[in-house]
Amino acid sequence: MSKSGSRTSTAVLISGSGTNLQAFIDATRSGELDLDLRVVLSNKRVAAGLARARSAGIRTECVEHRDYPDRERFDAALIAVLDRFEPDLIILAGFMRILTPVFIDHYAGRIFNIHPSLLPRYPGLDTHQRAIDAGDAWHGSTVHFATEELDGGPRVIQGRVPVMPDDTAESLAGRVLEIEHQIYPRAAALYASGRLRYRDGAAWLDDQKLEEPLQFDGKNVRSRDQ
Ligand code: NHR
Ligand code: GAR
Repeated sequence: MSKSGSRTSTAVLISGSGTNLQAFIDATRSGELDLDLRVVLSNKRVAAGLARARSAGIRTECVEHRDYPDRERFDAALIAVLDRFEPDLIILAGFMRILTPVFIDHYAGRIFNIHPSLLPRYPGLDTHQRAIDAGDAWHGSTVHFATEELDGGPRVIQGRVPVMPDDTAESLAGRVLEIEHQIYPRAAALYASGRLRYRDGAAWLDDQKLEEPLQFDGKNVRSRDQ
């Protein structure tokens, strides 16, 4: 239960396979996570994640960006569809369209993204290859509040994975996905319990500003200074 006593109504936005969506479905089913998954929206008509949603009995919607003349009108169409479901929380789960302030301001402080890198390293696309090319020993993923600054909003949780000598972008992406499936539902659980909020451009946990993201060690979530 959230603070108000009602479950956090949630919209999940996807563009593709939806394995992070599946992690939310599974965590909600098992009772680890108390979200009301109201709708899954894709900007692509062909997205395996839509079938995952249907199998779980979640409503699906599709708003194709190609049907709109510009980003602002695409975002306005997203809002028109999503608002019918009165979401408290918007979860970007492999959603591949950059959102304009039209969208960000409408759901201010209530949008999560998961980005496949240890932000602030490698915002944008092609993160796994960039980590390999840089010779990084560690890579991973970051859950953050989405703001107007692409992949620049306040960070909430990071999970790290090693980069192996023979890694390809694909093998590394698979290792990162496994950690994503663990950290993303945990971030949402903190939000659903009312402990995690966005305020004044920062993430707050238990009314304390999160200066550094929480770290997931493969088992538990901890503060970096603990
Ligand atoms: N929107 C805002 N305002 N802020 C963020 O932090 C966002 C966002 C929209 C999406 C996800 C992000 C990621 O985690 C995300 C975060 C798409 C692109 C991109 O360049 C970059 C980053 C992210 C998502 N998209 C191209 C575009 O023109 C299209 C690429 C494609 O279709 O393959 O929108 O990585
Ligand atoms: C995830 O690794 C996510 O971090 C990344 O795409 C994958 C989606 O997988 N997101 C982005 O690159 C956003 N631009 P999924 O569809 O199986 O959840």
